[in-house]
Amino acid sequence: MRDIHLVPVSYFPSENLEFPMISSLQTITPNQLFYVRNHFEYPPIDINTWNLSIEDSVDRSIKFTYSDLINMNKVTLSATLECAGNKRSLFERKAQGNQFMLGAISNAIWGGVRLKDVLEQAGVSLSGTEIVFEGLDYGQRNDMEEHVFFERSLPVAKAFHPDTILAYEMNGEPLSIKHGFPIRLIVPGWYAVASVKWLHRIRVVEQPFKGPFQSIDYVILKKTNDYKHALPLSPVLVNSTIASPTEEQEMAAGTNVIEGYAWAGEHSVTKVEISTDGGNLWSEANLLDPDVPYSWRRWSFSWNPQNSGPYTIMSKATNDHGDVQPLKAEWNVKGYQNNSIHAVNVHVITSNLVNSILN
Ligand SMILES: Nc1nc2c(c(=O)[nH]1)N[C@H]1C(S)=C(S)[C@@H](COP(=O)(O)O)O[C@H]1N2
Ligand SMILES: [Mo]
Repeated sequence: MRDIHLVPVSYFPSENLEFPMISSLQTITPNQLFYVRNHFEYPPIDINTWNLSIEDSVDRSIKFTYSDLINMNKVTLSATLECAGNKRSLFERKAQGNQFMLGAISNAIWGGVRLKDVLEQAGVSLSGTEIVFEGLDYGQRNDMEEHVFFERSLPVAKAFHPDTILAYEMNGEPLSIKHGFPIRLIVPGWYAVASVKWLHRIRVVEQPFKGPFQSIDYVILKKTNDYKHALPLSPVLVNSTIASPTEEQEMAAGTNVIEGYAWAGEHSVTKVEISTDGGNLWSEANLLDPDVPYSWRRWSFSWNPQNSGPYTIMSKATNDHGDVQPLKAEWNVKGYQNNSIHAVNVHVITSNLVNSILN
C-alpha cells in the first residue's frame, strides 16, 4: 500500500488540507484523507464539561450532554461535503481566498441524531425565523476588531429536515477533533460551510442572522464590496471532477481509463458525459455507484486514442432537474461554487513516434 496523505493548502492562521484527488477512486473517503477546512485554531474540548445548549428567542435554555445525545435515536446517512471554495484556483481570473484545487470535497457516512429530534425535545417549534449554530472555535478576522466565533444560520425548514443531523460519528468512528468532535452539524446537499463543527450552542432568532460568515463570507459577490447585492450561497450545484488523468499527463496510445466523481447536492446525478476533443463530441461515462442521496458517484470512461498529440478531456454532469454544468461558471469576487465543466489537457504518445526518432 502506498502512503497517501492530505494535501496542505495552508497551516497558518488555520489548517486547511485537501483530499488527494489523484488517489484511486473510493466512494467513502477514509477519515484520514477527508479534507479539512478551518477558519481558526482547533478549539480545546473537555468532553466532561462540554454541552450543547439550545436557546429560544426568549432566552430559555436547555442543555444536552454528550451522553444525552448519543442515547437518543441514532440515524446514519451518507453525505458528500464540498467547500464552496473547491476549485477556486481553476477560475481563470483569480479570486481571493485559499487557492483550493480539486480536493476540497470528500464523502463519508455520518452517524448521529436528527437535529429535529433535539429541537423538539428542547421545545423549539417551526415558528421561528432562523436557527443559528455556534462552534467553539473563535479568533480574529482581518476586517473586525473583536474576536468572533464561527457561526452560521439555517432557515427553520432546513433545520427541521429529517436528514439534517447532529453527527458524532464519521464512517463508524467517533468524530475526530479535526472534523468537529464531539458534535457537528451535517446539512446534506448544502455547501459545507453550513455544517458547523465543534457545535456548542444553537439559538432561535427572529431576524435574519448577519454574522460575518453569513453575510460577508460565503456570499456571491459580483463586484468588490458590493455587499448590498450579494446573494447567499445556494445549495451545492451539479459538478464533476476528472481524477485521472491529471493535467499535462502523458498517456500511451491505446486503451486508457478516464475516471472521476460527480455530485449534485440535494439532487441526483443522472448522467456524466466525457469529451476527448475539447468539447465537440460527448459520450456517456459509466456511473459506478448507485444513486445515493447527497452522495457523489464515481464514473469511468474507456478511451482508445490512436494518434499522438495533445488532447483536452472534459467531464460534464447533469442532475435530475436537467441542470448541466456550464462551460464557464460565473466568476465572483470570493471564488465560490465553481462548477465549470472540468477540462484536463493530456498528451498521447505513440510508439511509432518514438521509433521514428530512434531509427
Ligand atoms: N466551527 C466551524 N465549523 C466549520 C468550519 C469552521 O471553520 N469552524 N468550516 C466550515 C467549512 S467552510 C467547511 S468547507 C467545512 C469543512 O469540514 P471538514 O473540515 O470536516 O472537511 O466545515 C465547516 N464548518
Ligand atoms: Mo468551506
